[in-house]
Amino acid sequence: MEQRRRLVTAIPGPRSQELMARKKAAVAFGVGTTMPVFAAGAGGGVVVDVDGNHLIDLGSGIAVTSVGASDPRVVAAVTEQVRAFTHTCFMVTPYEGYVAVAEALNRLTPGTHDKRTALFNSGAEAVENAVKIARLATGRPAVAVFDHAYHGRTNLTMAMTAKSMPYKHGFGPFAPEVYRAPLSYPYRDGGLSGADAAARAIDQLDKQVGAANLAALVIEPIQGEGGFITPAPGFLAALADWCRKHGVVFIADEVQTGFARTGAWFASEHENVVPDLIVTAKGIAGGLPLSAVTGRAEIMDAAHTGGLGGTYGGNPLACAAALAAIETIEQDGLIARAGRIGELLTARLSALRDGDPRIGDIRGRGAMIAVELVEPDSGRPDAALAKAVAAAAHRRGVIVLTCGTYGNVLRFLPPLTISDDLLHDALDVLGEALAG
Ligand code: PLZ
Repeated sequence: MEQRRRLVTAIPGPRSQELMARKKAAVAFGVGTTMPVFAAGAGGGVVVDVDGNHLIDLGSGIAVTSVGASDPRVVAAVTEQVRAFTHTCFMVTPYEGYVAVAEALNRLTPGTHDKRTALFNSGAEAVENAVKIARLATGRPAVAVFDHAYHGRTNLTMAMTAKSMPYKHGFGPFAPEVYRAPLSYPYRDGGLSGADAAARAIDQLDKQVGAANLAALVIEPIQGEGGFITPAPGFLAALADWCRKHGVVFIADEVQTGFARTGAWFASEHENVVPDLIVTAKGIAGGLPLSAVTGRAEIMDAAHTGGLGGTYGGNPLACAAALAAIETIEQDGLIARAGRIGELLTARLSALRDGDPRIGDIRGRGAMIAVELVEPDSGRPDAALAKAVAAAAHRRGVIVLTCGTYGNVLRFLPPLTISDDLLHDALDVLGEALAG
């Protein structure tokens, strides 16, 4: 696949427009799309649409295709597995791939303690299971989450997610016993230190919930949908300490930050935090649906036999893909590559910020970087600008996503297989889009 941006029609082209009309007639209105084009192929750092346009991919299908969307090792492993068998159900007739993925996760996740893993299909399903396990292990009901959090769209995870529109609006009532605490948000909390921000959150949880009632505290080490908010140093560690002291299960939701994305296998490592349970999905399996809960054996094994599972959890094709994706990340040095992508993006975005006060903040780690766009005088979030810049980039053939509670954040999540040339071209386009 040619690794360059090349537009042969307007965006969207005629074939995409035709498919969009069919989508409108056949697919539920609630299922939206970022881009107005339909994909025909993808790999490296590009997505090719049905009209033959080559677009630069700065989204990885929302942080999924870290090894690219057609990595040859993933394709070969899945092809071999699909020929052998597609499914038996691990709960009926188990197979080695599931066990091998569990072993790999137990090895790769932070901490040298004895661990166990259970596999599921989606990030939300894994978050739900982490909470189930923590409740059973502690015998406590309450769950602490944070401002701006995103944990999914199922009923429990909607309750855990902060933002109403579009994720929760009208879909309640929501699950009880979910309590929200203030986050560390260095750009908007007056530079509160990590320790002070943690003390503020802990004080609120102590007073309003009580540590003795808390089964778990669930946190994204860097928030994804919430705006790539990166807490001040020490925030996560102080929360983890407090959890340990009070028997609260510390759960890191690394669905978006995991699997090499931030320049480490897991973002918790940057803060020297060892979660009790870690939730993974997205980048785990090169694009196939797979998620996991990994953690301390004594917590994970609290659930009775038959208490955890699901028809498709740890599907053989997804497990084969995960093993190949992990091998690819290790063989191709993609963790280091994520770090270099972060340096390139940060340098280019910093250059754009000089002389453009609308770029209020640049943040994130590795190949998970964002800019927060603001009204220069007031510092108020400028969602209209983010929307306009993203739309202009889309028209010029760059797939870029927005995020943030206020919708004013542009986020960059390229595949780790993208070339420097493509990144520079995309940043040129972004600069033009901002200027226009
Ligand atoms: N936890 C931290 O980022 C998924 C959602 C996109 P699922 N983020 C992308 C959308 O609009 O639905 C996510 C996440 C974190 C959990 C999830 C949920 O993962 O695989 O989408 O269920």
